[in-house]
Amino acid sequence: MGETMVVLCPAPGEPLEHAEQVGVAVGGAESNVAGYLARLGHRAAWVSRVGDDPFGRAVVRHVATAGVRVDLVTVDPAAPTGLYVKDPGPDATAVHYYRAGSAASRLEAGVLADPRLAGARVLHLSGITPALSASCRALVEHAVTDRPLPGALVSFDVNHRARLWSADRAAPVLRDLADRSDLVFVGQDEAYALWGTADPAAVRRLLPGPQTVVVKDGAVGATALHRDAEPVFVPTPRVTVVEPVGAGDAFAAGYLAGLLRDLDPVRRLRLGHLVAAQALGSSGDNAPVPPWAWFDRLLAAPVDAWS
Ligand code: KDG
Repeated sequence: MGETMVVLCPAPGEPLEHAEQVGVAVGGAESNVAGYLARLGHRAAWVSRVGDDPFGRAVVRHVATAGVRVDLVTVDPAAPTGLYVKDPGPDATAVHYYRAGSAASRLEAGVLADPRLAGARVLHLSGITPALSASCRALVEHAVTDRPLPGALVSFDVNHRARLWSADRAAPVLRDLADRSDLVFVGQDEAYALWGTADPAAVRRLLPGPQTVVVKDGAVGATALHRDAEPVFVPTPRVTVVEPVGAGDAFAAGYLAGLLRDLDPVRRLRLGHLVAAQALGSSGDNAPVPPWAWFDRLLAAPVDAWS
């Protein structure tokens, strides 16, 4: 559940200020996760809200193309679909949001009462949603506290977006939401910016509530810290990076696919890395993924064989 927007992007390396043409794409952290899960063979539905406008229709069509159910997406006649614009710079790409007052920012807790969600095994949320509006924050609080989907594991990707709210404002809110979730994904750099520590064991002490906290350290590796089992670390395989956007979502989807397939903790992390590698090797938010047999073969190989 979360907001997905249309993305406008000038050609690589071309500053927005001088761009005469932009490409149109679609991006949203949670629908990226749903898209990768669907491509990996799982049933996934995206819960959201879009405007009654061409961008809203483009977003819904794009998410549906990945095989994700979109019948839980409502159309808001009174608010536009959110938009973000990339501004490629010499070192990094800046992002400009045009999403205040968007249709998705008007999501409310009632969306999770839909009977079509009964039987869901995982509810995936991110720390982007509570930054969008008071009703979105109430919705995420409701999801982690009241557990409106009985039996569903609540997965929370911290996803701090500094352009939406400062680390000072976000830190206590995201810590509280993460701590009330079952499974948490957080980047080491993100944990440092928010909570002043990058040490996975210290992050775990800050978040004693979840069954599992996965701390990701980019090109180095990821550590899963469990409540009832020893921590495990799996190094990141070497890949050529085309664009990093969406890699965190792909990692979360791979990990969740491993959990849904009942893989052991090491293979869950490996699958996270392998799906993230697909995203890193392609531009845009949502990369195609190889057939399951390819993942199966690599999951059986020793970690050294990846490099
Ligand atoms: O994870 C990729 C997302 O950051 C991107 O698609 C945009 O969802 C987005 C956001 O709100 O920043």
